[in-house]
Formats: sequence, structure tokens, C-alpha cells
Amino acid sequence: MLTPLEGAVGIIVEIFHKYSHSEPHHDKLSKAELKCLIQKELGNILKHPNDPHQLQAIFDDLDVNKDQEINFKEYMIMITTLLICVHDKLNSN
Ligand SMILES: [Ca+2]
Ligand SMILES: [Ca+2]
Repeated sequence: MLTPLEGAVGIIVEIFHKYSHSEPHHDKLSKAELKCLIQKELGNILKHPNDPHQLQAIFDDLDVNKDQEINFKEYMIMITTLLICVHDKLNSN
């Protein structure tokens, strides 16, 4: 039986692979795959999940090595940023 935190960690990994598998490279998110992940999984948390300029800005920020793909470590930047935002928001209430 997994603890809630262990389950959350597993889900973060699973969600990455759910979308990274759509098109090659299968262990990286293309721009289209990242867009799909953001729109389907983060539509309630982002202000403008359908705004192409915001999606492009997120992609450019995450693609640290500029290979036009988001690898797992780069995806973790997004997850870490989201966790910090949620933490700060909860703490400010
Ligand atoms: Ca892929
Ligand atoms: Ca990259």
C-alpha cells in the first residue's frame, strides 16, 4: 500500500509518460505533447491554458538544453514551479 506522497510521485511520473509516448521520442515531450498535457491536466491551475503565446513561453522556459523536446528533468522544472506556487498560495490564505 503506497502512502499518499508515494502515490503522488508515481502519478507525476505516469502523467509524463502518458503524454511523452504519443510521438517519438517516447521519453520526451514534444511541443504538441506538452500542449496536450497542459490543457488536459493543468487546465484548472493555469490562467490561460489555451493561449498559444503562454504555451510557447512555457515550452521555451522548460527546454533548457534547447533540443525542442522536454525531457523528464525539464518537466520536473514545471512540476517544481507548480508545487512552489500552490504552496505559496495556500500559505498566503
Ligand atoms: Ca514524445
Ligand atoms: Ca529539452
